[in-house]
Amino acid sequence: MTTFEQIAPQLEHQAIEVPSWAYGNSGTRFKVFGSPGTPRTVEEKIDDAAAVHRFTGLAPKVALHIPWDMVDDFAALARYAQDAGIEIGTINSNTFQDEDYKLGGLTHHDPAVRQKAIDHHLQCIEIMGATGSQDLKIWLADGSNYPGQADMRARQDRLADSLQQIYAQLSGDQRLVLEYKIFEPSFYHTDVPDWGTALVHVQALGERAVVCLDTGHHAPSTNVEFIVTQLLRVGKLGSFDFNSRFYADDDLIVGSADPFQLFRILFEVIRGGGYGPDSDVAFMLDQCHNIEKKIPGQIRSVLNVQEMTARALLVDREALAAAQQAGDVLSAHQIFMDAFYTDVRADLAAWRESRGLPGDPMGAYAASGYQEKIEADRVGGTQMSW
Ligand code: RM4
Ligand code: MN
Repeated sequence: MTTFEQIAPQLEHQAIEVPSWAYGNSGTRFKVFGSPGTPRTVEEKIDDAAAVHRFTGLAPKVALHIPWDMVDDFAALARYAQDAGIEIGTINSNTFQDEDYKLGGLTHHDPAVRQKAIDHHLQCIEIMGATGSQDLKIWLADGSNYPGQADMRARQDRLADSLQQIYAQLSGDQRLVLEYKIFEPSFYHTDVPDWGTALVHVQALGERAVVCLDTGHHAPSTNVEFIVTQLLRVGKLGSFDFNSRFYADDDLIVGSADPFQLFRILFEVIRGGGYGPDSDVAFMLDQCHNIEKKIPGQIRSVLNVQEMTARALLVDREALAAAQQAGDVLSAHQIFMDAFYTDVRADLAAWRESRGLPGDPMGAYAASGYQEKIEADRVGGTQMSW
């Protein structure tokens, strides 16, 4: 049996990037509910992200979405984040909210619209230079609703060309991270619907192009951990967008819908070398908190990832390999499940306290007065992520 003491040192390596859009107002197609304490500025979103890090020690970076998080001076914003105790992480592009992008962006048949989408990414790369961000994350809403509407093949060719132009502008160790999603907003075809398509494109680009796996972006019953295994195997897993889903892209709190799936994913991450100081797989959250309080929603989320990482680290891999080698199906399964069923909450609380963090970050946040303060101070906050 592997013990908590044995795995504890590895918990030090955990860093989970939080999305700025988790702190702004968000909703469904039906309604965006405003919530008291909504940030009025990008800086206030950074304050909230920094609060998550203060209470958990787990969230040293915040990802930005452009143009939602547009400011005049990104170098100043990066300094603001540093003063708050965190850093600016991934820059996410957005080609899904401008009128021009109705029929696509990087795949568009009109060269002028496609150029506009490419230029937007070049602007994102400039921002990365100012903020010191490493990753440019691209999720495309591109696709079509009706058979015959679009030339799917030509769109793939245009996409490859657009990505090539963007990739060529990256410098140093900056990466292009391509995210896939099965459907929505397009309902017939999507231009980057799956990991295979994403992989084909990033492989054509080169070494610094990798895939983002958003856990909510697959068909029901997809074996997501298998995708993790394969992408790690070929060195192309760049990052995760963690969240939970019951139906489609629900963006609920990671680990809330299917904790066992999160465990299986994290086991494959660890087994495949995707966790630890030598790995450059970025762990990110991509969530919205439509009805619950946002900051505690984020605290809960990073704690869920930490808890499941600890349990996945507890798998006795030597014993597991021996049972697999012996063809002992039930012993192998039991070794795996023993780790999943281990309750690590008390050990994690003690471990946090030993590092000067609150043992119960949810309770500590509730008692801190931060929520009451932002609800009183930020009257009229309208920062939106939609
Ligand atoms: C997309 C995708 C992207 C995220 C946007 C807001 O569905 O998951 O990662 O940036 O939503
Ligand atoms: Mn995502």
